[in-house]
Amino acid sequence: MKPLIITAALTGAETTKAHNPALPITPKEIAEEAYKCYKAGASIIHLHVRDEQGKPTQSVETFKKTIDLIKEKCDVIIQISTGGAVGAPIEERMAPLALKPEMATLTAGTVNFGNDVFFNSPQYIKAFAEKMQEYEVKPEIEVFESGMIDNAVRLAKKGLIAEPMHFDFVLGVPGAMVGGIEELLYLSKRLPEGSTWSVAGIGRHELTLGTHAILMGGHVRVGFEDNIYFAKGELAQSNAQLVKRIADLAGILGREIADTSTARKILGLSN
Ligand code: KMH
Ligand code: ZN
Repeated sequence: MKPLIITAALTGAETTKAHNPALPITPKEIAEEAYKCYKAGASIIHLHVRDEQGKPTQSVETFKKTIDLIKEKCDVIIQISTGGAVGAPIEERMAPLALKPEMATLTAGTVNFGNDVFFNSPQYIKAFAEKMQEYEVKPEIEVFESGMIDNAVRLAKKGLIAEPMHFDFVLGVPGAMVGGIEELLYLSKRLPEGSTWSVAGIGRHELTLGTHAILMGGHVRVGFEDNIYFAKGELAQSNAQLVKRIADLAGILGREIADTSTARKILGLSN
């Protein structure tokens, strides 16, 4: 099995300090937490940023400031969110791609998202894929439902997404595919040959699905975007605590952790 890539999804768009006071919000807080996650074993930072009021923003300036602060501290793969917050206009979602991060998310379909709809029409998906090609950004295909794999494969066949593709299964979002082991097995078996994948289990599914991914040869995403608890009723102290737990589990289960340069090789990133 290849070494394990751990992604830290530090902030997200929906979590607030009222949910977990340790949520990093400012560029400085995000950079400090990214560094702690890197030290704990993360090689990818899935990045959302917030404005001065703590609201989600796709401001290029705020992304740039945050990325610069992270890069001052450590060499980690930056994966910008193009999902942003539900309802954000496509132009805003796309804007930070101009910073040419190594990776960005590309959600391959529309999905119910709690009481909202996370809108990703065929036109949107194609536009994101084209922009990522233009800026040479590797997409992480976000899969909330199994048909999203087919949407990505269709674009790959048209040459709009390079293969091998990297997928992230986001499982357990209310309104989308549930966070069960059968779902993870099913999705991982449906990927085109040579693809890589990670899983982001929402809430309590983070630990169970992450553990299975370690054993299955997949990769794992953890962090306050997906889950704010360390155990039932016990808030996590930090994102780094969640990263460390996955790294510790990987050690117990005999799976090596990928450092940043190994993660780049596994994902086919150039530098
Ligand atoms: N905030 C969600 C609506 C992504 O980062 O690309 C979308 C999201 C996915 O977080
Ligand atoms: Zn996200």
